[in-house]
Amino acid sequence: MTAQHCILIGAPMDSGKTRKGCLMGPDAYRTARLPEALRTLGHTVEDRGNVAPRPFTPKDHPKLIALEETIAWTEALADAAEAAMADGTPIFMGGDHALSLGTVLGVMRHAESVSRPLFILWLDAHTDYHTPVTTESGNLHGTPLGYVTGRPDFDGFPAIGTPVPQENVAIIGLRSVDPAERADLQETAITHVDMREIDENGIARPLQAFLDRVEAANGLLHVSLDVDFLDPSVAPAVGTTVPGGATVREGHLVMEMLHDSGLMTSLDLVELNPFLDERGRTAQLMVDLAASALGRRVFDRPTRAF
Ligand code: B3U
Ligand code: MN
Ligand code: MN
Repeated sequence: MTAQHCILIGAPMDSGKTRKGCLMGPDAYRTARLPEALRTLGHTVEDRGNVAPRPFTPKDHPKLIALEETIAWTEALADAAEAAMADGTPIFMGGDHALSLGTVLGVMRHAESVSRPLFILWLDAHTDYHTPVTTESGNLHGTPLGYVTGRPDFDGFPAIGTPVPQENVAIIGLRSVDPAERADLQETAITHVDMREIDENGIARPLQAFLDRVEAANGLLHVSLDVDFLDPSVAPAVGTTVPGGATVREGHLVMEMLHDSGLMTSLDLVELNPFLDERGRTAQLMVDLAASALGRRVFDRPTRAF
């Protein structure tokens, strides 16, 4: 296993929706010993502390929640992400999923500077493909994939340059999609894998097909892991629980396959709300999943020939 330089970046961002608590996420990951778990695997770990948003002036908006604050976070996180990409493998400890507006933007800038295509794996119950105009809830954590793929109406947000091509995006774990998002997404080349497909074919097949495409293109791979990808019975610490999610075993399999591929170049851990957790079990599971993505194994493959 190749040792990596893991750069932990706290993003205590809570402006992507109304329910508060994700701001405690970064410290929950530290408390659950994420740095130690990565060091045990042979990696070097640098904790760069928590990012803060740029200064902003909040305004009232008829629909959108905390627009100015979210833009301020986007600018700060994009800079932190771009800088970290040049130095190692950033792991962004959220924070709600609106943080990916910034982290992916920073990763996009880096990908452009090294002239490599960027791919995105979105592990989530939701598509997060809204725009500030199509969102029904006004929660901007439902918009990052719309932003980075170049959908319109992100007024006030940093310009994204060249959007991430739809063909380079895969969303796995879907089971809660708004009607407008569904209609819009079906028009696209974005790979979208719902729970039925996972039940019928397993999670490994669509994931491996996507990873093969990343490898063939010599791409960078940004992985965004939303707590609600997992079933709420094993990961209760999230504001938007949706029953019927990925099992612990499916979660680990995805992470182990990511490690085996050697392709993952950045990782978001998002939507953990420690206020809703049960004795830290969701934080611990997320740390264990991150460890699997960075090489933790029960045994090396194959355990035996049979
Ligand atoms: N699509 C809905 C629900 C949602 C998206 N992301 C989360 N929930 N976590 C919305 O509000 O945009
Ligand atoms: Mn999400
Ligand atoms: Mn979600």
